[in-house]
Amino acid sequence: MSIDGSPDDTICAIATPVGEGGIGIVRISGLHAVHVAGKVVRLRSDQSLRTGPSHMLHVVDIFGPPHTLEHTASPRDEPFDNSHLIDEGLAVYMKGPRSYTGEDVVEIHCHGSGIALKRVCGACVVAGARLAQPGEFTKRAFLNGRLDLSQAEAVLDTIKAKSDLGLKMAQRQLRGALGQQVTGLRNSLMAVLAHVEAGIDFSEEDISFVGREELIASLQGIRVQIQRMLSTAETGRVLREGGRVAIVGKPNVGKSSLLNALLQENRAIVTNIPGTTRDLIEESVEWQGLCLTFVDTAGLRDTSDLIEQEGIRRSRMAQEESDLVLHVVDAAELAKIGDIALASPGLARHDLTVVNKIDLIDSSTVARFCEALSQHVTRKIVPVSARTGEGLGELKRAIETLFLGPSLEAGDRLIITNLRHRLALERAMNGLDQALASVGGGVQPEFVAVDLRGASDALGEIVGDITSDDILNRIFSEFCIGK
Ligand SMILES: Nc1nc2c(ncn2[C@@H]2O[C@H](COP(=O)(O)OP(=O)(O)OP(=O)(O)O)[C@@H](O)[C@H]2O)c(=O)[nH]1
Ligand SMILES: [Mg+2]
Repeated sequence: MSIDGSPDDTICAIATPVGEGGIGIVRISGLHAVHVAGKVVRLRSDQSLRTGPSHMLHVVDIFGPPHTLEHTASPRDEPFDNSHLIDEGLAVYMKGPRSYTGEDVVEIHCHGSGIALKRVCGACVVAGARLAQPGEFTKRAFLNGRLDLSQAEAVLDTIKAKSDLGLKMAQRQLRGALGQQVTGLRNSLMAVLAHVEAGIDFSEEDISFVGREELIASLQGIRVQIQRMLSTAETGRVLREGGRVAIVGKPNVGKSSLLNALLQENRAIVTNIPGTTRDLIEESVEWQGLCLTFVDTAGLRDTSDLIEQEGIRRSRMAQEESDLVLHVVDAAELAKIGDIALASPGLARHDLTVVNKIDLIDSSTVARFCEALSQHVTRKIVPVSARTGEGLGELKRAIETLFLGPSLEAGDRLIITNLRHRLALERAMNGLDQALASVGGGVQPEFVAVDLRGASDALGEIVGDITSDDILNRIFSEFCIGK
């Protein structure tokens, strides 16, 4: 068997994480998987893996070569001898194509000892398998049509999911939701392309009016759907990378108190001296699967204090680098309408005004102030008390809604979480826009066809219908060995 990574090789790898565990699994896939495993395991039932039922666990003894032989290059043909017992365990044969890779697969389960697992894997190599490259099992599953490329990527997202929500998104994609939608769009696009190529005549001299109008309508319909998918990409980015939330406002309005209240810990120093916070204070939390980093900042005011000046400079920088800015104002100060000047729109994508210290004034006054404030700012206003906790639940929900949209939990939304998919959708969109412009401008069908083909290819890249070795290698190299 070759060692150059040929797809015809039978491959093996430890599929469970390094370290001690209850059980560990060595996975073998390829034409000779049963042959290789047959040399390493002996079924207690005296059956053989090949003739026994597929997809069934068997109790086995696991044998290997003596240590010195472990890395010999020449494969052995007989089973390993009984004197070199490695462990006892279970083995399962999953006959292709009903297996993860679509090939014959055998899994050997032994105790989760690093040494035992290395010896079992080494025994498989001596028996004729090659060590798998990272992601090679999943790559084979893709190449054998068991998964489309977006599903293969969802396998990685599932393994790497850091939150319930991340896992949920990955599972939706793994079940093929994205692939189906993209393939549907691509099919519609190909149907239009077929018409164009068949020579719909929409030239200036001989306008086939219905043909052209219909063409535009179909393309617009596809465009709307791509646009809808792209509109979720920003949420997807936040799910992937997390969001940054800067807390800004005048000194002493309670920014650090708010940070502490949101984190439920005493992270930042709070005093009644204005100008307490000088540096940026960052802390991350996870809410409903959303990873948020809150940044408490120095209060904004004119000052001759050099340290405070630097703090204020950093505060402005933090504002610019954030996805959401919480503009905190002091409820008691709201009577002085001058505060509203501070509440001018920031550069962040999202803004919220937080009216803090509402415990200091009665609720009807709070309502009146908020009403007055709403005349001056368009963004949402949330009254809270960092001291008593009142309103913090509403603030939390407002933040979540800004990042995730209201219906994420409804479970029916498909979110574009992968940057590669987003870029491909953007390319498809550009192709469509160009095609639409050409159709509108009466350009010859040949040119329209080129743009449509470009758009269709971009969609094809998402599911892997159109792909290069480069893209595949980049995707699968991110996987761990054994997956
Ligand atoms: N009554 C009341 N007092 C609060 C509330 N939030 C903060 N304070 C008080 O307001 C004062 C200032 O709070 P900080 O959290 O340090 O304010 P800050 O905005 O971080 O101030 P600087 O760091 O100086 O810009 C402290 O004495 C807090 O105890 C609140 O909701 N209600
Ligand atoms: Mg502070």
